[in-house]
Amino acid sequence: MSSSRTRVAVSALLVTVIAASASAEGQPSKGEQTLTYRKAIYQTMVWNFARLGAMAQGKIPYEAKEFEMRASRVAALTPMLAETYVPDTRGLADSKAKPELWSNRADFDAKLQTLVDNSAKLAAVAKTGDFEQSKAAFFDTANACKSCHDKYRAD
Ligand code: ASC
Repeated sequence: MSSSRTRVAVSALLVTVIAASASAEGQPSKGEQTLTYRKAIYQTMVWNFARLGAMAQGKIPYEAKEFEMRASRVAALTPMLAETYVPDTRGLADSKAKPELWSNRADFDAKLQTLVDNSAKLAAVAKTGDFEQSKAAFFDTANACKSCHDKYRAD
């Protein structure tokens, strides 16, 4: 082997070793980083959605301004989810996404779009301060969550 070919081979080996040690040291892969981001979005949605649910169910008093603020947060977050459902997140140990999500992609995307649409409507209705309409729009949004969880989320 010529010395320049040896150098190329050694360089290639080093790249492999460095990449392997990075992953052995627990550097998250691109997919893992994306999953962490996805979960952060859901966590932020749930934090706000829980207060909306408590108001919609009469567990805490309805406060129109708070309802509007939290509904608009949820509506801002739902369109961010689509970007996180990329193939390198498929099959990750920390993911609750069922394999069916990836094989029924069009149906999953349609369900996600329903969530985006229903949460946009929730935010719009919340601005009117009408409790009955806000409540109905909340349950439409919660049903969009549920219809996707029933089919595509494990547990
Ligand atoms: C919530 C929440 C969900 C949905 C779902 C609706 O408050 O955290 O995931 O509503 O339970 O059925």
